[in-house]
Amino acid sequence: MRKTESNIPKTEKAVLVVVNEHDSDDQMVEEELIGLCEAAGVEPLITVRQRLDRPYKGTFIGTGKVEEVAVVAKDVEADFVLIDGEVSGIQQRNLEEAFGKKVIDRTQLILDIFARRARTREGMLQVELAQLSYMMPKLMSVYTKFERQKGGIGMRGPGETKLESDRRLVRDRISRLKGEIDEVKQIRDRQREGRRKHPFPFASIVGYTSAGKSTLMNRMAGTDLLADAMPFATLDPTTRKIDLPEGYAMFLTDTVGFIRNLPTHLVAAFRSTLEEVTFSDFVLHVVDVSNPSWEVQMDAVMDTLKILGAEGKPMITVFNKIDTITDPTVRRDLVAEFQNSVAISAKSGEGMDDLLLAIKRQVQDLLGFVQALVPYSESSLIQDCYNFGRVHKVDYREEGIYLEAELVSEMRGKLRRYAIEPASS
Ligand SMILES: Nc1nc2c(ncn2[C@@H]2O[C@H](COP(=O)(O)OP(=O)(O)OP(=O)(O)O)[C@@H](O)[C@H]2O)c(=O)[nH]1
Ligand SMILES: [Mg+2]
Repeated sequence: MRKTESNIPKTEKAVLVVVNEHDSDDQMVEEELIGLCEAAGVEPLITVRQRLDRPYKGTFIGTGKVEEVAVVAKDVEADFVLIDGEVSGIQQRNLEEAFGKKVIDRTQLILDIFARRARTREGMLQVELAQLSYMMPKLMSVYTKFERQKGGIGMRGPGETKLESDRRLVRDRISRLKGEIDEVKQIRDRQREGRRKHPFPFASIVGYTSAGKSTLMNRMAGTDLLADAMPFATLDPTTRKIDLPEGYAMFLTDTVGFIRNLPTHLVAAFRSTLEEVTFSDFVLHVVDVSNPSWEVQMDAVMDTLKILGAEGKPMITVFNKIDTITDPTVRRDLVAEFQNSVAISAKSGEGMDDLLLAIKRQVQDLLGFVQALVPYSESSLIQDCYNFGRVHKVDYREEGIYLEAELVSEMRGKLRRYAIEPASS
């Protein structure tokens, strides 16, 4: 198996450059970046801030700041400069020239953590795809500039040839990776289809990284997944059947966490992993209330769900780590303010009964009894019913296919126009 490489050598020291719009975000932004550094094995030396609502075109940060960072980086003997944003190829080159040091951006840092964490073949393939698709436009932008300088046809210098071949190599590798990911994805699709044969809804645990998703999964499913304070401890999804009160059950998936400004390349490359969320019937949104910025984190999760096309899913908001909140009114207010929410401690188990009850209600709500007469021209719907619920009866009648089934709501919606009253059967 090919091992994904980490681009940042161990124990490199960095100057952090934090660029954000509001000073109220400073602490959160900096703490988060330091957490990411730790996870990537980077030692943060000093932080330089710039208040910006939009990065500068050529150098990302202002000219004065470039000079300041160059001096600081030299003074503290940093190995590289870490920019908390997504830096273009040209910006990176300009900054590296100005600093005389390597420049790494937030996206690269996150990709690096993912590379370190990847354990399964699918994870490794997806990380490599994310890294290469991140690199590609950088190769392109340098190439374009070079090409413009050179002008017309028949001017193929050695440098240009190198760039061209690099680009082709990257392209070839990207398409090969996509092919391999597709193969792994088919296995996952088959597993999912297999589970769909059961009349149990699917739920995914989503949330900001380190919110306590895996701790909750371990508590609910008896798994022994890695739960760690470092960001992105989980990369690969795990699915288990969970028994609920009164004989109900569901499939529950723990998956990769989200973060503010999750790199788009990562989201695209991790499509197949993240599909577990898009195929869910509902989501448990775990929110870490011990983090002072939990509201910002919540918004970031909602934004990511939107990107995935999963924003409309039924959601139970799970306020986690309430063992860190001693004031009972704060706890009560949280649950009162947010619809369909519970407060728990995944660590101590407090509030789990409330959560199980909320989940049971959700599952009951999802499985509804349907009687329908489906025209033969729509017979593929019957197959879908097997995949999305429990089929009790199918009868091929002259006037159409008679069906009795317990189905998740999405499927009930599709059958609504063919639904019939019990009396007419
Ligand atoms: N105090 C407290 N800590 C918790 C609770 N639940 C989880 N934690 C801690 O929070 C940290 C992160 O927990 P994880 O379960 O790994 O979080 P995650 O959401 O799976 O994180 P990633 O997979 O990295 O995105 C760990 O150090 C847990 O021990 C809780 O209810 N209370
Ligand atoms: Mg986890």
